[in-house]
Formats: sequence, structure tokens, C-alpha cells
Amino acid sequence: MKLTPDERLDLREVLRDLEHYRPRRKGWSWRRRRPDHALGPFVYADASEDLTRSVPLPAAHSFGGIDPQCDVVVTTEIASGRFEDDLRRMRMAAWHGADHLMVIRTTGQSHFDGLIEGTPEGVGGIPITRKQIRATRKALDAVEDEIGRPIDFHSYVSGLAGPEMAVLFAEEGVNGAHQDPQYNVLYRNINMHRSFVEAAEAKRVLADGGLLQIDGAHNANATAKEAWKVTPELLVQHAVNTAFSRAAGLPPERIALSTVPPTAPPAPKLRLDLPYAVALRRVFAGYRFRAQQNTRYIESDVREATVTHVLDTLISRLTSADIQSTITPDEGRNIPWHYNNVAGVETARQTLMGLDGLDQLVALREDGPLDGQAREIVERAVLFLEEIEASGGYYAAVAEGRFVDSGHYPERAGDGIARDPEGGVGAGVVRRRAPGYGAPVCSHFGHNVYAEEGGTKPCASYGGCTLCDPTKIRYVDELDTEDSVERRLEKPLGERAAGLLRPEVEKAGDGVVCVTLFLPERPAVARAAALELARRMGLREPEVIHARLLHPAEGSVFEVKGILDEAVRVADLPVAEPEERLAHAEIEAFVRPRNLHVVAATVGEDEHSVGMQEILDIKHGGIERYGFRCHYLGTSVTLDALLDAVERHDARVVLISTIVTHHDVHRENMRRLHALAAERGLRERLVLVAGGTQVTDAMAREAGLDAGFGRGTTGQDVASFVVRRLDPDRSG
Ligand code: Z98
Repeated sequence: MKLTPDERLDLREVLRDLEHYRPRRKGWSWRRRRPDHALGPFVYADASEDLTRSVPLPAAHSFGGIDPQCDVVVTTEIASGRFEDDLRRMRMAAWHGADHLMVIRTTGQSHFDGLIEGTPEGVGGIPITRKQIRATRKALDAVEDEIGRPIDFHSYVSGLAGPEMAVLFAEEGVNGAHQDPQYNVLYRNINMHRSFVEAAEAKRVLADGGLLQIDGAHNANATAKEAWKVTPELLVQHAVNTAFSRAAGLPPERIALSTVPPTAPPAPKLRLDLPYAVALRRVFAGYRFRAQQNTRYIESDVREATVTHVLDTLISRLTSADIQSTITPDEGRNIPWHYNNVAGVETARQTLMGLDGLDQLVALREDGPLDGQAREIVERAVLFLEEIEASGGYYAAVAEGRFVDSGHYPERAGDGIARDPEGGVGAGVVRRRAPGYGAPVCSHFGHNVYAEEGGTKPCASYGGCTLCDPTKIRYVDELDTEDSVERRLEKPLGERAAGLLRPEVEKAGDGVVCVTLFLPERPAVARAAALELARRMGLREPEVIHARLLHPAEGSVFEVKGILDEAVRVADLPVAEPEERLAHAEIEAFVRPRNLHVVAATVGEDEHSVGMQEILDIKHGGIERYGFRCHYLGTSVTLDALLDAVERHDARVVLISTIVTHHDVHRENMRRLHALAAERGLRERLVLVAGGTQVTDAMAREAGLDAGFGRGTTGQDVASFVVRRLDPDRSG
């Protein structure tokens, strides 16, 4: 399967012959570092290999369109509920710099005692089935080729079916997984004996399959009332899972500790979070660090969440991170929307590249409070571990509710999560293995009658297991004819085939849109008005997803989402395809022999000059380079003065810049330029062009000018237009 940038992902192609698709690569991949990487005008200290295709950050066009990639893996969590929609999100995220794509499982999957098949739809995530995983890996293999970088695919090995899931992941080329038995016990109330027995088996499979393991300690911050107080417990949770993972055979370089800066502004964030980050990296040197962003205090304000993410990422750079995970900034208000996946990834990479080389510029002070605070967290953690030992071990400590409370150890707030060692989901099902027990796959923890003998694998005794001989894998397609991908695709693909297009954010063609309204009233009235106005805009099921008070009496701003149940016919749209630029040499060949004069100015009462200089100035790649004779009159120039200059120089081209838009003055200036030129008998021979951040081509033409250029225009664009207009051969 091959992807081309100008074509949408063909889901039918992904599903074709899936039964025979095999992952072409297994195990985890890190980015390839490029120290002192020169790119455009800059040299980066902390960069990795460039992508062959990507969408650069918006301002990159001012720097030659470069797209530096940071040295750490960047994660985004994808959770639409339908894998077929997830695939398109993943492709978009990969183009924006994500190379670790985590699919969230559907709510409640932890309590399924086995694997499911087919492609049922999930809630807030997808059910993990072979078909969904295989389709995803196949699509990601194609995306890897498209962008030129390996993509690590990741999900969770937890719940009641941990080992089954681990085997499935190893078979299908999943590259990373969360695995932490404490997560089962504390946050999913699964029996502790079963959780740890299964974890040993699952970890062994992850170890042999080359997967990277991420632990679950971050969940303690997410559930604590006062997350910054549980930092000693976080170290304890990391220690328990790390020691257990090592014992099950995972090497340290494939154990990633999941760490989150625990607090959020307006708390004094760095003062609380940095000592914890330092303590963790000191104690667990030699392991990998997966820094996740804080969700504990996330509200519905995307801006606030973004600032928290930037500060979290600063902490990653001040300490270290091998993986920078991102959370969508809209996590506090709805199931993550695809463009917010991209926003999260962009926040991380913008911050990481902006902080490039930070460790060469600043060092953490060893003589300040940091060192002592970090040491104190470690001391408290050690005391906690000693207490666990003294109380009879981990199970006893959990039974006594010593984990996840708001107390700063050894303080206890009496709100720990207590679990009965003989209780929870799946209690009483752990059996001692019979002496003749034979493991179904080679990767196995503990006793197995099929032993490894003289260099042959254990499964040689029965002719190979599914991990060694993939032809033995049983692929089950759909089980449910209604809740299946084929069925779900009927409507969106049918509409696409009929040439119809709908907006979407959560699922294909869902029609969900978001509008922003400010209402000058007290909050309760303003909210009611926002919803009513959204209804009048034709939005079904309008819902305020964010309200921000600007002033108790002066008003509030609202983001309202709703369903716009409209489809447009693509063929009927007045699509303005951008005209191809002419080549530099072609423009110059026309312009240079003709002695063409251009008069240019910022008109009206407008003092902005940068945009126009960019278009004219040879140093900025402006039109002077082609041999145009440019007469720049400056800023706040009257239209009469402009046309006087046209007459004086016998100019053929007029470029006006108009940035200020108050009272529509930009449109007015365009209209008046056209009228005045006509009055003075000059209009016929002139090419009149307007430019400015709010100017569009349609607006300029409507005002009587020949063309308008907006944000991002280059001299080459303007020159191409002028040449086409002046050259009778081209204008035909
Ligand atoms: C993250 N934002 O880690 P269910 N095991 C562990 C987990 O942390 C999780 C699961 C299993 C988080 C994602 N974490 C949430 C250690 C979930 C998933 O039962 O399917 O929800 O378990 O990036």
C-alpha cells in the first residue's frame, strides 16, 4: 500500500487482504539524532533526522519552510472510538511530528476476560482486536514511508487479559505498551494475585517481542487530590513495577517510567515539579523517561492547557525525556478532537525546538533549594518502601490503603485506595500450575514442559507457536455484521462517492462544528443567549464547551459546539485553485528588457511597512530581483500622491499595502484607487494590486482592482501575476 500526499487514505485499500498482512518490522524505534544539524539559517543542538514530508510550524515560512525535528519521540493519544477514523488522525499527527501513536482502549476493556475480534465501535477509544490492530499497523507502515520515519504504535497490556493482549501485540508488530499490575489493582480493582501473575507472563512476552514498556505511576497524580504531595509514592510505584519488570526479563533500556509534572499553574509549578523530576531521574538513572503532560487540573480552556503543557515540556528539557507525550488541550471538555491532537503535538515540538540547546545555556543550581527538596522526596520514598516491607509486603500495604492518598508521606489523610487481596474482579481464579503445564507460546515466565533444548525453541516440541510461525495465527474477520467497519463506512464513503462533503471532528462526517461568541451580558444570560444564537445558526444539539468570564457585568466569551447537518457538493463549490508561480528565470526574461516601473506604498493612515518591503526588496526575495524599477513612496501615502508618481514615472504597476481594517478602510482604499485611476484616465494601462494580512483576491477584484494578495505572499507570487497580466502571449 502506498500513500500519496494529495490523496486521502483509502480505507478500502487498508482493509484489502488484511488476512495476509504481516508487520514488516517489530520492536521499538528511537529517533536518530543529528547533533549540530544545520537547517536553513540555524544550527540545532538537539535535533533528529528530518522528515521527507511534513507540515512545518506556521512561522517556518519566514525561515525557508524548515521543519526541524526534536531528538525525542513525540506521542499523541488517539481516541475517536473508531479505528478507521483513528487512522486518518494518525496520518495527520505524523505529518506534524508525532511518531508514537497510542490508541486508547474503549472504556471497560480492562474487565474483558479475553480478546475480542472484529471491529466493534468503542466509547472514548477502540476495543483492541486483531483486525483493528493489524489494519492500523498496515496503515502506519504506509505512513512511515510517506513521512520517512518509523512510527511506534502503542496500546495497553493491562486488565484481565494481559498475557493474551501481550501475545497479540507481539504477533502484530505493536511497538510499545503500558504494563503495570499496580494499575489493575488500584485503578481498576482487579484482584492483585491475578494481576501480578499475569503481569509476569505479559512482561516476558513484551521483553521477547522487543516492545517498550511504559509504567502506570502517572495515574497516581491523576487521582490524588493534591498531586504534588504524592511524589514519594510515585517513586515507590515506579520502583515496584521496575523491579518486577526486571525480574520478568525486561531490560532497563526498554522500561520507560511514566512521569508527569504533578501540578499546574497558578501553583508555583516549577518549584514543586522540578525537584520531583530531578529526584526521579537520579534514582532511576539508566531507565528511559516518558514525560506526559498534566491532565490532573485541566479545565476547558485550551489556552490554559497549552501553557501548562509548555511549562511541563520545559521541565522535560531542564531534566530529560526520551519520549514527550502530549495530551490534547481539549481533554478537559470532550473526547479529543483530531485538530487538537495536532495542536498538542505542535505545542510539544515548538517548545522542544524553541528550547534547543538549553543544557548548554543553563544548569540547575546545586546550591539552592532544589537539591535538598529532591533528596527529601527520595528519603520519604525509601521510608515508604521500608514501611511496606515492615507491614508484610505490597499486598498487605495495599490492603491497608497506603497508596494514593493526599498525604505527603508519612502523613496520611485516611483516603487511600484500600483493596482486599482476596477480592476484586477475577478473585480466586489463580491456580498453581500443574507439573505438566505447557505454555501456548515460547515467550513464557516460569515452568513450562516445553523446555528450550540444545538451542531449539520450546515450541519446537509441537511444531512452532504463533510468535515463531505467524502462519499459525488465526485471523477472525467481523463477528458482528451490524457493528463492523464495512457497515460504518457505508454512509461516509457513499457520501464521498456522491461528491458530498461534511465537516467533522470526532468521527467521519459527524457535522460537528465549534463557534466562538462574545456576549455583553452577565454570565447566566450570556450563556442562554449563546446557545440560542447557535441554534439559530442551524446547529443541532448546541452545547457550551467553554465559557470564559471577561467581566461579571461586561460579558463572557463562549465556545459552543453543535452539529451542522449540511453537506456541500464538491463539484458546485467555486474553488479558486492557486495559480502556479512562474519560474524566476521566466519572470526575469520578460521584465528585464522592458524597463517596467512599479509604484508602491502603504496607503491611507497606515504606518505598516514590513509587508511591502518583503514584496519589493531584493534582499527579501522581492520583485526588484527581476529587474522591475521600483519606486517605494513610504507609509500613509495618499492615493493622489500615488497616482502622481505613476504619471511621473510612466509606471505600469501599482502595489498598495493596506493592513489597517477599521471601518473597512482597506476596502474603501481599494475602491477609491480604482475610481481615481479611472478618473485620471490611467486605469486601462495599469495593473493595480493590493496586499495585506486581511486582503483576499476576491475582495480586491470586487473593489475594482486586478488582484489581491494576503498573508504568506512572496515577491514571486506578485511578479508571476503581473507578468501574466502584461504579457499578451500569456493573458491570451
Ligand atoms: C497515558 N494518558 O498513559 P483501560 N495501564 C496503564 C494506564 O495508564 C492505562 C491503561 C492501562 C494516559 C492514558 N492510561 C491513560 C498503566 C491508561 C488503560 O482500563 O483500558 O483504561 O487501561 O498516556
